[in-house]
Amino acid sequence: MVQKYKLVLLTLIATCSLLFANAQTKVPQDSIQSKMQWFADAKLGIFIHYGIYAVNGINESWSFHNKEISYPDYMKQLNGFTASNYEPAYLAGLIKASGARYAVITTKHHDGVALWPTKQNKLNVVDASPAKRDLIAPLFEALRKNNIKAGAYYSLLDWSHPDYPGFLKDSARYKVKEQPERWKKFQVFLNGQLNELSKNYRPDLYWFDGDWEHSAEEWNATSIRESLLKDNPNTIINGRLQGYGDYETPEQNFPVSRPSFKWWELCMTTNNNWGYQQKDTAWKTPYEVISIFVDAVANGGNLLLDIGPKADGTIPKEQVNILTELGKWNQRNGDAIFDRLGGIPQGHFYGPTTLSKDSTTLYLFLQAKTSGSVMLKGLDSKIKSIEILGNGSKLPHKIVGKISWSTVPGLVYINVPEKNLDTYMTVLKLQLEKPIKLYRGKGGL
Ligand code: FHN
Repeated sequence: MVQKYKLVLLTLIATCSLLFANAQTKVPQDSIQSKMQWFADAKLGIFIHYGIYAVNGINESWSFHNKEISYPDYMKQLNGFTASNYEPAYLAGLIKASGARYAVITTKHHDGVALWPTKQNKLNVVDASPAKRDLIAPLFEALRKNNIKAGAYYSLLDWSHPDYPGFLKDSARYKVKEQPERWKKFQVFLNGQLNELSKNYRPDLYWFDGDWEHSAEEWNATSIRESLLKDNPNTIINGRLQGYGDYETPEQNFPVSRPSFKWWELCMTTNNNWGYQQKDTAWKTPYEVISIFVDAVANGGNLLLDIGPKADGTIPKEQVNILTELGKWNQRNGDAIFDRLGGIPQGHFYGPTTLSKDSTTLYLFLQAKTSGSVMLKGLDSKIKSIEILGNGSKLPHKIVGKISWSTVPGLVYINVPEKNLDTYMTVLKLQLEKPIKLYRGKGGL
């Protein structure tokens, strides 16, 4: 039985890595290095899943896809989508307070309901819901006023559009190869909407989704990429354009070994659902969110943390608390996070680490309420100073076991007083005399 389980697990891992590997194979990384720099330095983004699915508090789009609700009943939620309390200035301020440097809002999910006044059809919150206003423009404006990059999530697939092959309103589905003219009609619609987003909102980042239903050739992914870059050469594109994206987007599943992609971003919910669902009270604690965020950054990635506004636009108080507490922690410890690099290889320290870009500063993140004598192995660099971020207290350290005739460095023990611990995760800042050198050997004689 165990053998069988192992085989299944290995197959799953192989498929996933193939999936990811395939997703990032076509854009030469050195060609996008400079425009990716802000993204690499940003570390934290806020994802916003806002849509009609918040009215009943059900799964976004998937609820009708999986027949948990009929398509007509799902679409009736349009009538309850008021956005009456949707306050872009407040939302941008909350995002700013979290420490995030970019935000990504669902401009259109798989259900095909656009949050802007698209001219391509009438299925949008301006023409078809009591909201009756563009929800994207004011948010992008408020984000940019706060010096936060504005990203557009856009579902390539559209389960409402009558010319989309996976159309779900009725059984009128088709295969692209059998009705190429019909697929072309959908592509005119798709490219028309992307053109509107590009020209009217000039997103700093496109977060495509739903690319899995068609190949790069069928999506004409290269021309989508070319036309967006033609309008804005500095915009960046996530890795869900069938291989023509700029970075990888692992979702909900936390990497254990460090992903091999140059740029990657873990997207994650604050409870178990992307959109607002009143019954979902499985909130992650601020500590859990901070430790996941630190883990992603220490592994060289970003975290895109999701919130799901209610139908009227109110942000659930639990998510306000998470973003606020995360922001306070970032205020105290952001020096170890923003503009930094992923940390040193595993084995030197029992926890996440990050480095300054010149690698003269090493940051150690202490799990839970670790205090007392903390150990660091294989540091072959002289330490100038050690302090706790957030309260600046200087810490003594002791080198143990350094043998005079051996080149192997001794162990560093740092004494961390319990009284100076952070509310959530304590961070030690080690200032080194020179760029870091590490001993990676298997020990002496
Ligand atoms: O199907 C969507 C899902 O509803 C949600 O939007 C997530 C967020 O990344 N993306 C897709 C699932 O991978």
